[in-house]
Amino acid sequence: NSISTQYMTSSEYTFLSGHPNCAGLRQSPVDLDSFRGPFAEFPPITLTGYDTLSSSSWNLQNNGHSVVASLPTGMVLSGAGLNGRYHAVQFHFHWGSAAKPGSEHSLNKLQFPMELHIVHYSSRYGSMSNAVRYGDGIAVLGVFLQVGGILQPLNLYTLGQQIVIPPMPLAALLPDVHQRGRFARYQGSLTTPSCDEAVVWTVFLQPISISLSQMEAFRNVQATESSSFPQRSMMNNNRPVQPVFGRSILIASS
Ligand code: BO1
Ligand code: ZN
Repeated sequence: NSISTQYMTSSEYTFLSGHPNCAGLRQSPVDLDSFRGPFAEFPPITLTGYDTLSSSSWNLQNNGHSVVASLPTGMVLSGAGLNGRYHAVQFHFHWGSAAKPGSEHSLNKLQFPMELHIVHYSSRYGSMSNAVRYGDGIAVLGVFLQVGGILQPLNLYTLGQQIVIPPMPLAALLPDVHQRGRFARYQGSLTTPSCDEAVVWTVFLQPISISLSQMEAFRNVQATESSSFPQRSMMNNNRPVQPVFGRSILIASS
C-alpha cells in the first residue's frame, strides 16, 4: 500500500484495514431507531466524579486520528443496566466537513455534525488493554453534537495542534441531567481498528450544542505534523454505520 498510515484520516484507515475484527458481527457504529425500538426499561445512570470542576483545562491532543483528552482517575460510570463499574479513561470527538456530517451513529438514519465518545473500562478487568478481550469490557458513552440550538454552547479554543476546553466538569459535555434517561443501548465494537467487539454502547438521544466556529476549530486540526508533505485538515474521521446482524438496539423507554 503506497499511502502511509500517518497521512490517512481515521475513516480511510478503517476502510483499508484488513483486521479481521472489523468484519465481525457486532461492529459499531449503527443506526439507532428511536421510533421502532425495541424499547426497554433501564435503571438510572450513575456518574461519579463527573460533576467535579476539573482543576485545569482539558487539553485535547491530536493523535492523528482524533483529538483525545486523557481523564484523571476517579470518574466512574455505573447503573443503566451496566454490569458493574466502569472507569473513564479518555474522551475524543469524531467530525465531518463542510460537505458531510461526521457523527458515527445515526439517529433515525440522520447523522449529526459531530459525536463525542467517553471511553471507560470495566473495573473487573483492571485495564483497558485487558478489557478489550471481553464482550462487556468497555463502556462508551456517545453524545451527538449539533450546531447552534438553544442549549449553552461548549466553550473551547485552538492552541497550536491542541484543542483546549477551559476547566469544567465532564458532565457539561453530556445532555441535561433530565435527558440522560433517553439513550440507545447495544453491544458493539471500537469504531477504529482493531475494532474489538468489547463495547457496551450507551448513546444519548438528546444532542449537546456547539457553535459553528467551535466546530471549525476541529475541522482545522491538521492530520499530519510532517513538514515534508503539505498539511491537510483532519476531517471525516468517522466510521460509516455497520450491519446490525440481528442485534437488539434497545431504546430506553424511561
Ligand atoms: S471508539 O470510542 O469506539 N471510537 C474508540 C476507538 C478506539 C479506541 C478507543 C475508543 N482505542 C483504544 C486503544 C487503546 C487505548 C484506549 C484508550 O483507546 O485501542 O490502546 O488504551 O485510550
Ligand atoms: Zn470514538
